[in-house]
Amino acid sequence: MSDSADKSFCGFATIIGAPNAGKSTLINTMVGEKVSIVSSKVQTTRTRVLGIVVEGTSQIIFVDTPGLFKPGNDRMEKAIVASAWEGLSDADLVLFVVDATKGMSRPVRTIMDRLKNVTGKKYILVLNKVDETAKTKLLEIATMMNAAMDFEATFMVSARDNDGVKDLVKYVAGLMPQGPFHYPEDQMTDMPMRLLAAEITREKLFRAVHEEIPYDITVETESWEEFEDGSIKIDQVVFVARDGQKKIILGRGGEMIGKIGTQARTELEEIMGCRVHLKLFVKVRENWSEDSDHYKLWGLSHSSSDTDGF
Ligand SMILES: Nc1nc2c(ncn2[C@@H]2O[C@H](COP(=O)(O)OP(=O)(O)OP(=O)(O)O)[C@@H](O)[C@H]2O)c(=O)[nH]1
Ligand SMILES: [Mg+2]
Repeated sequence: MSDSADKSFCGFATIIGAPNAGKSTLINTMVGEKVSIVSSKVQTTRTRVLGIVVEGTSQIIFVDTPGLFKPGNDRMEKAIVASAWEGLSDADLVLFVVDATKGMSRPVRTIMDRLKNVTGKKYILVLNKVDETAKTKLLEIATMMNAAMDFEATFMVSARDNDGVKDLVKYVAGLMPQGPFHYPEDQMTDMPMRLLAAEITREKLFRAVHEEIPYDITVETESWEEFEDGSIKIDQVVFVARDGQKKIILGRGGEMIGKIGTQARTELEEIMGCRVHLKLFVKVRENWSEDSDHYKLWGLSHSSSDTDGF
């Protein structure tokens, strides 16, 4: 082993919590770049997303997971929740993110109950959204949660405002096991660009369409062409389950899809630092959630219907 590997530290810190707690916002703030999409809707994150941070001599591989909730009968929901619990198995450390404005809510208590069966993990409590929570309430939640579970430490942060997040990253870095870095120093995620590009469009869709919008819409990058002038042409398909959903997403005279496309294109241009031509198509695909190809694409297990999540 080389000299530098002797003095380096590297490990996995998995981020778990109820839907909408701010897990993806937190991973993006810690990484300093968007690696995971964020929206005010629950179940925004569908699979495990890595955000890699180098802090001093430590490389921390943060793992963002879908929100833990009690899934219904839907296969997609079950696969999402199973994927979140799987994220725990490799964890050297677990960050339990709680939306402090909601306190020790039912989903939080259910997760704590379930964690009792997971042995040998170290946990950090992260109370998020302090910007919207009264101090007395924060202290109350911290006290109750620490009484109910064994945490290495409690941090109170605003992932959105980058308040308290740096201290959290430093603390996590100090708990990483000794070992060589798993990823090159400048790598921030393991997500391929085609997939990230599709995720960005999905984020804009989630944010733009407030009516009856299907959590089960998916976006796929169908083609990706790079030109000599440095620009990129991307074709994506938005798959919906019903014709009515297609109408909502297209909007009157295509106004809605045009707006979504512009927002996604602007962000992609920022990330990639070049001109992007983005073309979006909307297609109706019935019963897509039974289609196993999607599960493969997302690294979700199609056969997880026998896992009951909680
Ligand atoms: N006020 C406030 N809002 C926040 C903060 N962090 C996240 N949010 C908001 O909370 C909502 C959910 O954020 P996400 O990061 O998507 O939450 P998540 O836990 O990843 O959600 P799922 O992937 O659906 O489980 C978004 O509207 C965020 O803007 C924060 O520190 N303060
Ligand atoms: Mg998320």
